[in-house]
Amino acid sequence: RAICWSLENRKLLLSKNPLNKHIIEIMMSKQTNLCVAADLTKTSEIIELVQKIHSFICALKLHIDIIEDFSWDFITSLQTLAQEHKFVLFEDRKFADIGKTMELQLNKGIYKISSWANMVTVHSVAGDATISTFREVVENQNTAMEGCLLIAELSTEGALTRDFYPKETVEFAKKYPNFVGGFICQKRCHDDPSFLYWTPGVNQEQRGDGAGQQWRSIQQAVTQDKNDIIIVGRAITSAQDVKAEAERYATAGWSSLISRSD
Ligand code: 5BU
Repeated sequence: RAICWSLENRKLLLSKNPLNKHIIEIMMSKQTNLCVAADLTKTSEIIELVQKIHSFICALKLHIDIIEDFSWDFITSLQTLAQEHKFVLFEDRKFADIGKTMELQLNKGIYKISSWANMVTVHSVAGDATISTFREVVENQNTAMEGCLLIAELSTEGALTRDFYPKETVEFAKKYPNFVGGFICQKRCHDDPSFLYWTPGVNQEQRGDGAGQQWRSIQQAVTQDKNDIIIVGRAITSAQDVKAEAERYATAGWSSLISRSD
């Protein structure tokens, strides 16, 4: 039987996973599959960005360790905005160590990621035992964490996430369907509609940044490569009119998603 990949059809399946339940509700009510990568280094810049783009995003992706004036007031402001305007807080930490170290990196240090991030990225390179430790930590503690994405494939030129790598990553995810919401990938890496497929490397104008990043159009990312959620950074954050550009990406992303034939 052919799988129908429309969000409407996947809603029940996706809702079995707490993170995906949250995301799909936001996506459908706001009609957006845009996640903005807020790679800015000042808290005020991030807050200003969010004030402009909140209506157009389902997730705000952060690299908390690039911020120069981190504070807990900043986190509180983000949480208030996320609550009010309905988007999830996504820390792209790319955990990739032994389980115990990942646990410390998740809960401790300056940023105490698990106390505010709804989702994080995890590399599959260290094996699935580390993912299971991670899941136990999250399930047994009172955190903001709803789940994680496994990195099946990177967007960069020459990335080693090829050959068996995406496939094996999918195998890990299948073992923890309540915890793993989906994947970061370039092309949809699995045929299971109960996962969400998130893709960075999207830019309507440029094809690369001269530092290894590879960009392609929304059309390519969603229609051809069959991803669900587009992750867009500089194409939006460096635009003259950030709000208009966020709206343009959200509109194009959503129309590509809902008009996809499978
Ligand atoms: P850009 O400005 O649209 O290139 O930003 C892309 C963001 O996505 C940036 O925060 C990266 O760290 C992130 N990213 C990526 O570009 N490629 C990957 O494979 C992964 C994350 Br995983």
